[in-house]
Amino acid sequence: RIGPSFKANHPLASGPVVQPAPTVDGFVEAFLAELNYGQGVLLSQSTVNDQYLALARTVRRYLMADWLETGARRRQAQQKTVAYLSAEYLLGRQLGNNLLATNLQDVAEEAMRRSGIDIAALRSQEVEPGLGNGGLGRLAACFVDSLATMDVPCIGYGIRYEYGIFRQTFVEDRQVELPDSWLSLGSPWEFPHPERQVIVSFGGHTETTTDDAGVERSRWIPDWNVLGMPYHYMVPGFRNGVVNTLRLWSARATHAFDLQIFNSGDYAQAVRSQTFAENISKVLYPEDSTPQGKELRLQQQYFFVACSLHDFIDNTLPADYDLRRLPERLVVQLNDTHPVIAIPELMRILVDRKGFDWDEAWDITKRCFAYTCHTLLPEALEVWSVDLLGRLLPRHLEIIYRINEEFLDEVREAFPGDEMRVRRMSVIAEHPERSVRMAYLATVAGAKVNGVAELHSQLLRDKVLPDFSQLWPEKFTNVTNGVTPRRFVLLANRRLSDLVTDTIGEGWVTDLDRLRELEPHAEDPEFRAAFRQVKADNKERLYKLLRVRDGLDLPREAMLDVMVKRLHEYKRQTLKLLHIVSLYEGVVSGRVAPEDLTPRTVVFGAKAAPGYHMAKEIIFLINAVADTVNADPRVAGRLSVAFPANYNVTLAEKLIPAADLSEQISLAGKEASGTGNMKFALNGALTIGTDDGANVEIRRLVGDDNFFLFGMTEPEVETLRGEGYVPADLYEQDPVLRATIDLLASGHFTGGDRQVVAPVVDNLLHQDAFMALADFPAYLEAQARVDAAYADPDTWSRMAILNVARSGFFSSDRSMRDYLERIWTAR
Ligand code: NTF
Repeated sequence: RIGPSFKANHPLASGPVVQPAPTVDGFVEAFLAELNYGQGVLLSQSTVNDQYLALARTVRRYLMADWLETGARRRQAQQKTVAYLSAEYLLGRQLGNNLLATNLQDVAEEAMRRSGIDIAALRSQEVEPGLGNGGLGRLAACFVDSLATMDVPCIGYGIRYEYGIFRQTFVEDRQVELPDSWLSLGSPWEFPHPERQVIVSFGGHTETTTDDAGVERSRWIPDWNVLGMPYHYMVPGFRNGVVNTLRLWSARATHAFDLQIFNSGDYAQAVRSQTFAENISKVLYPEDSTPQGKELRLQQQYFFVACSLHDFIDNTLPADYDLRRLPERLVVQLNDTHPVIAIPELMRILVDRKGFDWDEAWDITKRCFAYTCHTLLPEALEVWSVDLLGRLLPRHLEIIYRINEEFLDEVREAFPGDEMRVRRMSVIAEHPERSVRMAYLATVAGAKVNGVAELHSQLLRDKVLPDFSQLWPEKFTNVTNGVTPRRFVLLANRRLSDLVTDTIGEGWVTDLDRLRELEPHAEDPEFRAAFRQVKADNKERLYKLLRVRDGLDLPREAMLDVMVKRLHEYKRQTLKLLHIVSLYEGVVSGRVAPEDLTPRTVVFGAKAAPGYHMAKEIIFLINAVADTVNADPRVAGRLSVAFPANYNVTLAEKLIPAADLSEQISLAGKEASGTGNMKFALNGALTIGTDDGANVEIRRLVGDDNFFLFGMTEPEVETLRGEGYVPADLYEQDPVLRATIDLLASGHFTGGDRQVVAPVVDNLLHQDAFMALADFPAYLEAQARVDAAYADPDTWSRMAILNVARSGFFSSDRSMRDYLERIWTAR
């Protein structure tokens, strides 16, 4: 039995929910109850993990009434709901965020103290759910936070990977990946709902039948099924009584189906499909920006999309809902191409299951979807081979073909005789193999298509989808990314938050533009001193952590120069490395006196996709340079390099508030937006950056004087490429660059081994696809400007304060307002 077992109108049926008192006594009591009844231990016998789990469940209790109330209110109101479909959610730790949302930090801390427990130890016990690779997954987490804070009905749909992004370690300076078993010590933040399981089918073939009305219809006869089991997570708004839901799907085997195959005698096949099933949500693909066309990945995508649409249409809408009005109740936001298979899935549901005719179904579908593109790299645009797609989802392939046929008719009508255009725009590519271009499918079906920063949206229109923007100019729009100030300022930087709140009040947390009110205080020497003290305290906190976490001993006074993001050639960690080597080379060659170097500590954080060979070579080289530089007395106290392993959200929350300088140095035209850049600016780091992604908007807002711009613009990059780029010529012509590369190539950093540095060095000299050498002189010059500004603490802190004051635009609350205005209600 899975239905209700008592009368819905019983006086106890609709609450109120029994909630512990929001006092220290109330908290202690609830905590001990969780420890005793939830964990089954006495306080005196409990481990740190018992205590952490009990604490988490205690905090949950304070959110529960609001969660249930929000759900009931949403069911009542029948408002339009955003179904945010994302294959990744890089959530970060939940405990701190949820204590913040409930305003219980102080109560909880005191309650733990009274129980003889240091809450800090419990905080460190939490393993963050790393269900994403980088910016794209973290953006999804920021968006659901903002939607809850703004009380917008939203269900975040995704995959509950059993293993998230791998844990990175270094062995002899090389990246080694370890499995991220984030669930192994218990997961107190999730609620499994087996009664809401969904069946998802795969494989098989289609048949054509004629229905009662004499209409030909296609029928899908799949050959294997899996179950999708939803796990619900609370997404609390910021102290507003709202708790939205994140619904992540986990794959299970369907025993009934296995038995069927088993009975037919094919035991091996029965076992295979069982293993198959559980594999689907086993592990997050660790490729950031470079998807591999792997079958399991397509299974993952279809799995969560099918579960989610089924869940919304069959379990969330009222049973008698008129699906012709679906666009009034549902908007599906596609977070990149990963969930684009939802488009033919909705068509299949409407046509095959609900009996709509094609045109009506297509009209409904087109009004439900919107697509966000997050890249400009051609290799990041997903394509699925027709062969694979047809094998796994034969009915969906048929639907895609028909969508494409009708779309191409439309193109022919708009551009008669232009068959080249028709071929260019086809959702089906013919070369190098027949495949489905998911970005094109999303653009054809989506009511709106957006990029994630102004420059990116422009390039998306002009370079990635030019034919489409010509055909449907009004479809294209921009929504610049944002980050949640709750996690990345209030939670991560309590000291800065206190200073800001003492100065302008607390309204900024949900109205980040109010940071503007800090501007006049940039001229106040006392405020600047307080601001510097915040940085110094944050650095102290970071260095203490890095000593324990990584055994690093870093000088306290130096400028903290930070480059954290996925390791990718286009992001140009090598350019940063060349800068470090050039500073070091200056001193060891005697060109520069050590005391003329501005003391700097450079911190890297970066994971490389396990199969991305060059990225791993770059990691090795950074580590090798770090070892050598840190051990050389000639630069002691002047230059240090740290590369703590396993950069993740938890580490970001400690690193970003401590940073002085933020490195955003991608080749212009490659970084769609960047969101780390926003987090640094909001925490009072200055940016050294190219004219790329959201850097453009950051610079415009904070002002040229408060931003260190360098490097080619996107058109200049194009021109240089057109002229023929020869990096070796630059090496020949520029003595500083030559000395820098020569030192790297000499084996100085690798115990004399020239062989191991060759992959990176040769690549720079002979390919340098991302033109690090071309921007090197400009980068050094900009870094010299950084040094000059840093030499005067008042100049620097004035600039840093203005960065904070003028970055309110980068709140994800603003991004959500833009989505609401330009996409979710604009139809
Ligand atoms: C990333 N895209 C971009 O590379 C970042 O610039 C951007 O800030 C984030 O998305 C969020 O929009 C991807 O990870 C992917 F997968 F699209 F390539």
